[in-house]
Amino acid sequence: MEHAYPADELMPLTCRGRVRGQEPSRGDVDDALGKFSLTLIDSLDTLVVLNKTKEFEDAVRKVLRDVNLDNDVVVSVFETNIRVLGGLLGGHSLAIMLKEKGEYMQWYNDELLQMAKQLGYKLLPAFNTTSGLPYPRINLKFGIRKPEARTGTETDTCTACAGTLILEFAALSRFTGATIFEEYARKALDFLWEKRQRSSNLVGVTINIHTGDWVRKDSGVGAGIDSYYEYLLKAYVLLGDDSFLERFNTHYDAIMRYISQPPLLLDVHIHKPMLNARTWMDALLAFFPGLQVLKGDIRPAIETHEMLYQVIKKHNFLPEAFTTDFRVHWAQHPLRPEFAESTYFLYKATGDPYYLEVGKTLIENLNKYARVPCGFAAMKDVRTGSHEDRMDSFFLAEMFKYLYLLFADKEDIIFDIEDYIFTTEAHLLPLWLSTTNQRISKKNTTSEYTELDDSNFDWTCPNTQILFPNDPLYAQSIREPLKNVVDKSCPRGIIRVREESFRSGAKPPLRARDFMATNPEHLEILKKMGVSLIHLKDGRVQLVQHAIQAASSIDAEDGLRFMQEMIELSSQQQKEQQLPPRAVQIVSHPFFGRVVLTAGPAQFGLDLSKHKETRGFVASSKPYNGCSELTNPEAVMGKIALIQRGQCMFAEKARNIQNAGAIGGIVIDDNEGSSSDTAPLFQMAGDGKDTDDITIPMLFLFSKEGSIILDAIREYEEVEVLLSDKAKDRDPEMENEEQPSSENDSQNQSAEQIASSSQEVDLVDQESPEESSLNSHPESLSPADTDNAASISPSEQNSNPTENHETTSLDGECTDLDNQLKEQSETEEDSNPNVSWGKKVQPIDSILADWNEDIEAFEMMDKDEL
Ligand code: DMJ
Repeated sequence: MEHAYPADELMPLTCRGRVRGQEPSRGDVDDALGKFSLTLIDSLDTLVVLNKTKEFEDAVRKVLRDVNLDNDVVVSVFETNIRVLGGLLGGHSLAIMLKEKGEYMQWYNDELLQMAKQLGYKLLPAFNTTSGLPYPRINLKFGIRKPEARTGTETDTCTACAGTLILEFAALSRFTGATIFEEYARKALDFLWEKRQRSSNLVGVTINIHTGDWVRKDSGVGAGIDSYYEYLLKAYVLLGDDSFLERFNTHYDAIMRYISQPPLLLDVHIHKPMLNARTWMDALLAFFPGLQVLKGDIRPAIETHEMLYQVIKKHNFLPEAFTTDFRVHWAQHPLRPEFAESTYFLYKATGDPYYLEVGKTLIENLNKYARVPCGFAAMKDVRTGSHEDRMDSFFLAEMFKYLYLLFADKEDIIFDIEDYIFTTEAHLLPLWLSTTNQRISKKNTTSEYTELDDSNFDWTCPNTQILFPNDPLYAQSIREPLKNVVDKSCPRGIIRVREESFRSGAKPPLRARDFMATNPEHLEILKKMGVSLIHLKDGRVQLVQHAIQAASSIDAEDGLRFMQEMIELSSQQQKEQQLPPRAVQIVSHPFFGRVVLTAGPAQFGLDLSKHKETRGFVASSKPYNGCSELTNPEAVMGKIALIQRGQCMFAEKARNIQNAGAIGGIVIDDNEGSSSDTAPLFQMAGDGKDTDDITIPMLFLFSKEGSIILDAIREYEEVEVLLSDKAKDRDPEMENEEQPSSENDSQNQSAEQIASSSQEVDLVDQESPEESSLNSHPESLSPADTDNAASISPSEQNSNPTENHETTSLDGECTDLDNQLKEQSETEEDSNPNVSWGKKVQPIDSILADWNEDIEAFEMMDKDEL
């Protein structure tokens, strides 16, 4: 309130408010900011939980007096719903509770509810699609259609974005009697349910809002999907509608079957759910143990939570993403509350004081590493402890609330929290809404529901009295086998197990390390082995094996060995060649070092970690792709040349700009919309030849970051940047150049606007298919890329979640784990002498799904290439 109000968010390093349009754009993250005092609205019910009733009363008055919901600004429908609509409804829920008590809020006359309704109507135009799935963004003033709206052209949205509305919209309908909101949210959920992948019962991460086609077919419980599942279960709790529970149970069964690999939760493909789609997990999935508590499935909740806690103990915070062997994958941490949320629910379910210790650690780490004079600052990199000038509104809405509740006794809270349900943003909605204004016609989905025959549901509807009768040691007994899972972790040994599973020691006719994508003989061998080569539109090359397409069963087995060698080679090279992210910092007026863009390193040229940074003005090269001698050497001489990705090898571009006298180069991705927020770090590989002749530094920017520089040139012409291994604090030189109005800022710490960085290395420079070779870029192949993995992944060898858990319940000894897995694999083979070939026969629906996917992929490629 002191430094930022009425801005949407606090910038805790520079002690001022973040006002959209006045700060350099951070991309999608800024879509939460609607110039509607976001943090204040998001914090309303936190104040009541913390027993700050007087402050709540003042805050409500401020919201009513100051907040305008009619701004000409494009906001995220999802974020506005969960944070602003949810915040207003949570505030209203507690305002009427207080009013009824007779002391505070006596003047209150549903004003927050009226604002909520106004906002609800503003969001409704987003649902004007044939599917009923909402557009991802809307202009608060102009809606979707009007020319001034500057939105409405999007085709895709995330599943969570379309499936996380029902609690707020139904509450709004039931509070006001206006049924339209609940109807729209139900329609979107009905559509998603219809579109679930029917054989796996999973949903993808993004969906086309017009056609209903899955755009991203990977599926997990974290980013992009998380709160869709949460809202199905909670909609059942709040609205008492069985169809939501049935849907949730169907999905939950699929999640436990395919995604849950205790203690891990790993993304899979919806059509091929036995195939992992990633080798890393994101921080958002940390909410899932909390949801499992609500569902009553405590054991896996304890296991996953324990694993996450150990990752936190290692890095002080949960990195945005981390690998299956618990290395940092994206180092950022924006003070997300999901782990605190799960800790709270696990404590409620088990009463185990261990979870209080966990909460204490969280608080200590926040105070030690994130607390700054004006607030709490997000971690830019959990490894270095560097900060971002950012404090998202969910920090007060959720983190404070859950941590307070974890330690609060019943009498510390002035109302009974059990009478409310938490939305995904931890806003409180009263359960009595379930019996109010129930006028919505419910779709009868029961006929579609197949009774699930499994034990996941034995404990549905948790009841602490029944689940843990006088047994405080229950949770401990589940945690015990996992106590060293992170510290003594090692790669999961899958590859070795797979190799062992062949036991013959035979080598494939073509070794992975010898493979050249340009060698026709090699391509012929690949074909025989049922391996096809796909050039992805982002420049990577993917190898896929369909055992069934191999010339014979022996060729198919050779293909499997080849794929496994390639996987191993790839992961080895990734580890060996992994370089940390670099930074491109704009230092000229009016940025003065505040804009720092996460850049990918190059495996050639000047190593910025060993040399002083390179500083210079930027100039675009001609030709822009830098693939031939530059026609504008005078323009790039002594400058940092901008070049577009594509058409030739990175090293060739570097040589051409170096010859023209450039002192450095920035390659900008030609894949429109790519961003370091969403893509793993990209590392530029050499050309397989000696690159010692390249002496200038080269960095890579995704298109979003690249366009920040290009926009700056358009606006200011002279743009000076610093290429370095990490962002430099704004130095005296920059400060001297600063405008008088910003003088105060220069006293403060740096205000870097770093996009999220990632540790995953994408070595691929498959710029020209003719020059590409998987030998030098094998990282494009991951277990997820191999169809054959489906037939041999541990999860399929053992698809029963419980047994799978037994196999992977790590006791900290890598060798033990490997042996366990190996033994299991051998046992299974021994029991069936024909299993090697027989196991690879795919069921017909999975073959059809494969075909459809491949056809879609090729159709997509044709379109893109044309
Ligand atoms: C919150 O805004 C909500 O919890 C949302 O569902 C996803 N996560 C963020 C905080 O991490």
